[in-house]
Amino acid sequence: MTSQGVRITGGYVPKPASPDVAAAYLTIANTTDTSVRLTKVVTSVTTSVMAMKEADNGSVGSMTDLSRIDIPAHGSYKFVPNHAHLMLENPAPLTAGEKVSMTLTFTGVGSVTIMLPVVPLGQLPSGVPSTYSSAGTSMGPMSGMNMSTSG
Ligand SMILES: [Cu+2]
Repeated sequence: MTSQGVRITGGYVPKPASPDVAAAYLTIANTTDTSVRLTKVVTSVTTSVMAMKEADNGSVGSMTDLSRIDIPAHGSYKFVPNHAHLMLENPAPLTAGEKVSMTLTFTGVGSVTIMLPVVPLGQLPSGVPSTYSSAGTSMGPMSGMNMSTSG
């Protein structure tokens, strides 16, 4: 694997307990020699997406808006529980088993479109996580499906 760019793995959306808000989790790895910044997130289920930092103790009251997400060269940024999430406000109804499309745009490396499975609350996605790359390669069971790149 010699591709350069960003690689997104482990994405999923827990089926929300409340219809007002959902969270998306995923990990962004930067395989390039320069830092990249996440500048835009667009999804099919809502027009309002925010990056939120979570308190280490999981307290929902301590979420903080993130104005920018920088992924260091050869580093990663993890939207994982008790760390951070992408908040989807007033999403379209989400059913466990369906997939949510999301396009993330980064400085320098363009956009990556990913498909996030909706999983029952309190569960983790089963099977091998899908990998999506801005360099146009993918690995895992979703290879060749639901993936597009631009930039
Ligand atoms: Cu939030």
